[in-house]
Amino acid sequence: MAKNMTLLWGSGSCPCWRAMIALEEKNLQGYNHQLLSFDKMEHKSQQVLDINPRGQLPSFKHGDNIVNDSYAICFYLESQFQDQGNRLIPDGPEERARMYQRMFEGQTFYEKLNNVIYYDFFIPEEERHDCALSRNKEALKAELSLWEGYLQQSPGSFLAGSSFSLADVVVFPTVAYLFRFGLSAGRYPKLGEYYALLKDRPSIRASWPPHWLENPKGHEALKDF
Ligand SMILES: N[C@@H](CCC(=O)N[C@@H](CS)C(=O)NCC(=O)O)C(=O)O
Repeated sequence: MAKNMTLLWGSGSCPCWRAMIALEEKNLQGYNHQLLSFDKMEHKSQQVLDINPRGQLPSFKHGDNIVNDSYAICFYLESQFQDQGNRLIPDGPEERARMYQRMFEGQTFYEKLNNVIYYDFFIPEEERHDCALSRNKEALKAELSLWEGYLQQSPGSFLAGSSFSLADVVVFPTVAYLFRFGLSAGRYPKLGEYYALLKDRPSIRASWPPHWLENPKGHEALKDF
């Protein structure tokens, strides 16, 4: 039981989901957690700012150690609890290299997805242009082809190879968003296979965004991709 850990999180946030998957994988269930509402601006509350001056979620504390960035949380948990739960950094240098590479490329993937599905949310109305959104869509399509290719070339079913690793912890939430927003598994079969394989993994099921469970029907923004 991880009673000396606290996670402040928001439903549907990919960075929060990464931290929660890592906590599950390391068998750290039982940590203190509080679900905060972005709509109510609770991520800017004093409770969050006391831990995280950026006022962002996830915000995470283990004893007196504060680690707020989702990637940092994943690395921290893996190094502090190396022999607990599943090992998330492969031993072999080849798989390890691929893991690091895919993890950090995953940030570009996440950004390109957000530039399409949250275009209206991020860009003020007077600054929106159809041609900018089209460009963002083309950039996301190119990114999708890259990841489809990575999975095709992977020597195993996971992003780094034959074992589930930190690369999957940080990238899976982005892939789940793609399908939540209507991506066609017919057009991206490797991504579809990857999503189907991982969505029922216990750590992922246990941390599935609660508002997705309440409202399983997603959106259609990526239907024609
Ligand atoms: N690099 C951070 C980013 C965290 C982040 O952007 N969180 C978003 C929710 S997905 C947030 O709190 N946004 C509110 C804000 O930036 O004011 C991480 O990976 O943990």
